[in-house]
Amino acid sequence: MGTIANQEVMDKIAVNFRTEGEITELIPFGNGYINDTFRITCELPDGKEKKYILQKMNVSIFKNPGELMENVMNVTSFLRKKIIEAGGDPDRETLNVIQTKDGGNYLEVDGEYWRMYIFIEGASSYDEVKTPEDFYKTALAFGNFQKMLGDYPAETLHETIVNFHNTVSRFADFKKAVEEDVCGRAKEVQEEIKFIFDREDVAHIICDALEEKRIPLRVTHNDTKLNNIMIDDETGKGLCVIDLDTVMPGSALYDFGDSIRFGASTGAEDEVNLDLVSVDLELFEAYAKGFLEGCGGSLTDEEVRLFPAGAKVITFEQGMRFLTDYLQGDTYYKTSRPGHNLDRARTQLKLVADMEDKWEEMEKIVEKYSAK
Ligand code: ADP
Ligand code: GN1
Ligand code: MG
Repeated sequence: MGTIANQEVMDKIAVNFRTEGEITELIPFGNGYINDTFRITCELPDGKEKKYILQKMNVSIFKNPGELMENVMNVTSFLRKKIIEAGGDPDRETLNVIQTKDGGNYLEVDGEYWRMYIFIEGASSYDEVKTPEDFYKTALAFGNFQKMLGDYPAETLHETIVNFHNTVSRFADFKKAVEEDVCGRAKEVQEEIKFIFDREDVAHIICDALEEKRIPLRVTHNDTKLNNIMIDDETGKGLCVIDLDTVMPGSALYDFGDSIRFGASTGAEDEVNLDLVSVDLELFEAYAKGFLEGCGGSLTDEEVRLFPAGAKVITFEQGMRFLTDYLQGDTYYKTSRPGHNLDRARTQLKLVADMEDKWEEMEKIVEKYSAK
């Protein structure tokens, strides 16, 4: 987006929110694949600055922005109370919605939907893990997020994307995309398609465990990749879990698994050289340890036993999702080069294969922690 468009966003959108001071800058921000994110800087009368995050919600993906924002408001007020009770800083440890000048939680202009948050200062989000210790700290925070939502009234949450982590239905969507082959791309990716078709049983592991009530349904984040947590610049602590659009009833294994598939990989999610992509078992272990501690003993033995399966299922699901988008003409995820979704799909499938090779080791790591 160029400067003129940014100026327009400033004049037409940003001015309608209850920001403090005078808006002096608006720039595109972050590496999310779904929403359009901007950082706004305001100058206060005393010369200090205050920053905000402005986002255009992706309403082709989130069909009901009103319900989505109701979830965000309810979840963040619930978290706010818990953070205050625990002696934390609620302005930095959870998202805070800035109201519009009309007192709404979001703004609609010409069929586009916008929202604003306090910008979390003194913290950063990362696209790759720096050290096992840092990854452990993010695991603590994601686990703690889950624990804090342990008594959230799940029935009051809207399902913002239906069947979001229903891997069985993701498999069916993938199969349909292969059959329809609207862009004629299936012929180039026969090997990847076969890899997925050979593993239909993987799609059932968590779905069946939930359906048969071997594991509980919980309120989960559902998008726990590393750049959805703000890490404190001074302490390295996982300060604030962000991107709350998909907080919905789900499985703890989704949250565990999604963090592993993104953060425990030795390569970037879109790495082209697959020799660089594998599961780092040291990172797997650091995360398992931190997540268990963060959840504070709330997970069942069966959930913990299924940690390696959680990692594999969610990575497999993500591989299918990226390849589905590639086959359908790249309409879902933001891409920045031709074949981007295919590159992403390939890293996920490489990780699945690597997890299969390292299965026993992953199980041993988990056993070590569940014994405690
Ligand atoms: P998307 O759904 O597109 O991934 P996110 O809500 O994750 O959108 O936001 C994209 C990026 O913007 C995040 O990865 C983070 O770097 C940054 N960001 C989002 N909210 C905040 C915030 N309140 N404070 C600081 N940075 C934020
Ligand atoms: C998207 O919004 P973002 O970039 O944090 C996606 C996740 C995927 C992820 C893959 C709503 O996450 O489900 O796992 O990309 N979010 C949605 O990187 O589909
Ligand atoms: Mg995000």
